[in-house]
Amino acid sequence: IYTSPVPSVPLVSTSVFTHLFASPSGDPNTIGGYPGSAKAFIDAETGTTLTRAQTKNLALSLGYGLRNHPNTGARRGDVVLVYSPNSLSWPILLFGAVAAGLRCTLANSAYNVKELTFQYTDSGARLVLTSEEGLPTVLEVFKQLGVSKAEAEKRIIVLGAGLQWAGGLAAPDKPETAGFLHLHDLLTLGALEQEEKFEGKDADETVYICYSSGTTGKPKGVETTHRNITSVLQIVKTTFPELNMGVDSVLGILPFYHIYGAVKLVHFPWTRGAPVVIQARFDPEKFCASIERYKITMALIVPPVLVVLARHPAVDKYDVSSLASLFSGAAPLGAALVKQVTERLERRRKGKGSVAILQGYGLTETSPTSHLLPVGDAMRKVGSIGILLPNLEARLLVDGDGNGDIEAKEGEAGELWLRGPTIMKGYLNNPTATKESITPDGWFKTGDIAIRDSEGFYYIVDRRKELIKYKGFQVPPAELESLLLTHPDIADAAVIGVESAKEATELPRAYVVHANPEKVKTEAAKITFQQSVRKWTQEQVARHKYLRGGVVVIDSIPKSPAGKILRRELRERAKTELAG
Ligand code: 4UV
Repeated sequence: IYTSPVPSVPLVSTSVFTHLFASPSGDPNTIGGYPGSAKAFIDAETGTTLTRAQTKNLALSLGYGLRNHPNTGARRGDVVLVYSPNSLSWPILLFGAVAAGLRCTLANSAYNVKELTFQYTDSGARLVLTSEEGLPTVLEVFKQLGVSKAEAEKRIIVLGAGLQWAGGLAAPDKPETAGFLHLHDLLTLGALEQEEKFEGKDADETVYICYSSGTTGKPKGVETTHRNITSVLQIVKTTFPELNMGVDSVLGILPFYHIYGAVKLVHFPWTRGAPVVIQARFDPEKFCASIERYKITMALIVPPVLVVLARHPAVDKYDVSSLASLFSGAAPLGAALVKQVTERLERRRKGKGSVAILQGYGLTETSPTSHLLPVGDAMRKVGSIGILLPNLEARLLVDGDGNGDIEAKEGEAGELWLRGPTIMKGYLNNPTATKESITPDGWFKTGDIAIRDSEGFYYIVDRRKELIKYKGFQVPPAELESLLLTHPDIADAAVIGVESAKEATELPRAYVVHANPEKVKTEAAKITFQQSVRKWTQEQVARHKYLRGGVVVIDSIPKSPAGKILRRELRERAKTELAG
């Protein structure tokens, strides 16, 4: 059993809200040790700013509104679903819901009606907080579930885009959102005197429910507790003083509905007093423009962003010299790419030294961070996810036996297992899946294959689980496979990920068996069919699940005697096909 080279840090048992907003000095203008007037969140487009005190007060107001508005009347433990791209509303709605003692489930803002319906019903959500652009999809979800218009109006809260109400103004009445509650309506009723408390063992109650497919199957609700979040915040804050965010400003482009964005952008910078500049999605031009405008010193990214930074002309067009560190995670990062971007940005730094390109690793199930690369090791250990964080234990189990009782030797690859206070409570309403992923003595099986070097640095070298990652987003093959099986001309299907070095990501690729092989005898017929399957899929899934890696007609799907898809065989086959 491996432990961290860093000594364990003391942990607290409180709600996430109490942890973030505590004022040890007793001065109401000081929040978490930082002045309440300090900037906390900034909208990149408009420059609208929330101070720390405003964020806290608005959250307590929203908490009051959620509990006391006659339409909502939420109670401790109720689930609210958030369906919105990044915006200034996010910190208020997350902290407000937490102050009211609610649980939040975060949905991908690109989800279509079917995908959103699944998460809404599976999570048992009572209320939906949606962006204006998401409203038609939410209404369609309710319609298909047979919820009346009058009832839907009670369950929906529309988030305005520009946060006009931060300045005391009501959101403008738009015909398309008229009749629905707006965030503003819930902010003007009063304010909670204090937040809902989660002390002691109550800290093990769930606060966030993000979705992950885990090692196999369809997406499952991950029950992240107050203790999980307060632990990860305290561990990272205490262990990495060199991530000196007190003087940093952070660019927030990662989606807040993914655990990586939610924790590392909405929660973590707060604990360091660092302002976060919020941008709805990654765009090379806007990314560089924001670095110049807000003198950004740190940005959290996924590997495909580095591909853009290595080549895009916007990097030369704007003054990006303030950028001191880039933090990559959620998918494998190649050393060559790191070197390329480091060199390019070093030239743009005008003698201010090089940019540290760091890596972190984690999973939705580990709240999420378990490994980080210290700044001082950025160049020495390129490609490493870093060291194990304190308060966590790790094991590496040799792949293959399924019992997981053969430990890997030093330098040998094995499946990474983790144990500690940041491991999720379990999968929501799914004790079977929870049991399969967490052993009785608390070890969580990541499904990733890792190597640990003699100095305690870890490298992710492969993935044992079937999960595909497109630009950091989860693409569960089981979901695409069961969709493909509903196609009238498809008899069997398997989906795997193939590497795109050009885009630094995996791409989902489908192998399909035609129900009537006679119809795809010729090359031309095959191509037409493959294209039609690709198009058909696009009409039914969110963008990140498109079959960008192609569709291939095959005689039969390779399977084990037990009927399990032999994905490794398909991956080998794809390598040959794509090399040819
Ligand atoms: O559940 P999930 O979608 O969660 C994430 C979380 C990512 C991070 C990354 C860095 C952080 O500092 C942090 O706090 C959170 O992506 O997907 C989990 C799977 O993504 C792959 C791996 O297969 C996980 O099981 N993955 C995540 N980070 C890395 C990675 C990485 N650095 N290198 C390779 N694979």
